[in-house]
Amino acid sequence: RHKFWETQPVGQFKDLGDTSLPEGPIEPPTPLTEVKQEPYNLPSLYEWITCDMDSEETCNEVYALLTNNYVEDDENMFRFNYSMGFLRWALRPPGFFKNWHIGVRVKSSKKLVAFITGVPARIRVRDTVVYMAEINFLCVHKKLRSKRLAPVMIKEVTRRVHLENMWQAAYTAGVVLPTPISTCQYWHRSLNPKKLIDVGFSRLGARMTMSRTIKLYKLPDSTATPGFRKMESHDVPAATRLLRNYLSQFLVAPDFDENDVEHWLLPRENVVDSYLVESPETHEITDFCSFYTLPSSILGNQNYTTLKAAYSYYNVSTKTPLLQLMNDALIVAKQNDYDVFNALDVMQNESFLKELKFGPGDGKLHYYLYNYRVNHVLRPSELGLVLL
Ligand code: NHW
Ligand code: EN5
Repeated sequence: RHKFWETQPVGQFKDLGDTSLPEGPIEPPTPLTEVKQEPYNLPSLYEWITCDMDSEETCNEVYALLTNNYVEDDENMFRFNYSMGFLRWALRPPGFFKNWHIGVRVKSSKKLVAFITGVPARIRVRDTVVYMAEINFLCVHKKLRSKRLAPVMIKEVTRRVHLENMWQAAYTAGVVLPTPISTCQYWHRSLNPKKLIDVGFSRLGARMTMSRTIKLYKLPDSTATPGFRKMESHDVPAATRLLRNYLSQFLVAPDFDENDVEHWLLPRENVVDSYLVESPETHEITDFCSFYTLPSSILGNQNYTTLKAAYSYYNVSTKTPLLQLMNDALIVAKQNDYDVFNALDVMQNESFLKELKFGPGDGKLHYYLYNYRVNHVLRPSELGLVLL
């Protein structure tokens, strides 16, 4: 069934439920001298390149490949449209390796036809912090699909991760592979219901008119929580403490330090937004919420070309009820012209999704670890990790 994945150190379907297998690495690290020194072979028309995301030109080529060939929904109505600013942010966190930004070109024309990336991260699984690669943006040009290029890309990124003495990875996908550590549901909160219905993202409910629908999703003009404001650089230490303490309750979560928080959570226009609550009395930072910006191209609509979506990222409530905090996040997203606010049922998100009028989407997201076994399938609420 899975000719490639059956050969890889990942949990296999046949082992699901076998509690005799120990939790942790599936195979031990090999000495670095035994890691293959040369790249894997590509079909002879193609060549490997390392993508310098500092270069405007390379960044443009990657952007174009993904804009035209990356992830679509199951009915091919929408395609993710990560911006160049987003890609630069996603691929250059603290300690990143340029070498892990891998492209494949056609030798003759130099056209970029495939891509895969890794970035380093410390991920805690129960009590153990593991140095991992987060793998993302695997993409093969539509015209080169089903030629078994993806397994070569995956082996090559694996090799380059091994050369940095890292032996584990985390990744998510919309497809089922051997084997998910957890399966999450996408939820969607309409901010601009008329447009969402016009482009086929959502449907008019039974016995609902457009004007009733617009009224249903209406939000207040301004946020409700006193002291709710955008995160600034001087908030990094306080936000890090808040986040670390919060994430410690989940079974799988990133181990963020101040450098990570500065990179992943300090607001960048049209990339990532973070808000927090500073107590008007004590000036203590008590709550935090964030979302990233990932538009989708609308395929084949006369009136609209892009859907502006916010994706819930990391949220922490200690004083402000999570429901109120997230309602304020919806309000600022609406003020900033987002059409929809998306969230997974990870962490404590279940506690606000229904009440804040999110509805389940038709997409699921499966979470995976490479070369690390976890003995039970996790509930989404046990996951404290959001990948981009
Ligand atoms: S998920 C988004 C992936 N990208 C897309 O869906 C974009 C549109 N699709 C494509 O570009 C986020 C192609 O369809 C792709 C497959 C390239 C997906 N993950 O070349 P073949 C990520 O980026 C397996 C893993 O003929 P193709 C996460 C498939 O099961 N494997 O297919 C990426 C089959 O293997 P099997 C996937 O359609 C994580 C084989 O590929 C996959 O032309 C990567 C078929 O290859 C997916 N999303 O190209 C793993 N989709 O065994 C990282 C298909 O079943 C692992 N396949 O026969 C860790 C590495 C680092 C370790 C470090 C220690
Ligand atoms: C790795 N980092 O399927 C990323 N999106 O529900 C790879 N559906 O937007 C992850 N089909 O349900 C890939 N509207 C997995 C995701 C791939 C993209 C995807 C789904 C997630 C999605 C929308 C549009 C469906 C269009 C037809 C959807 C319903 C919204 C409705 C709003 C009102 C309340 C009920 C729900």
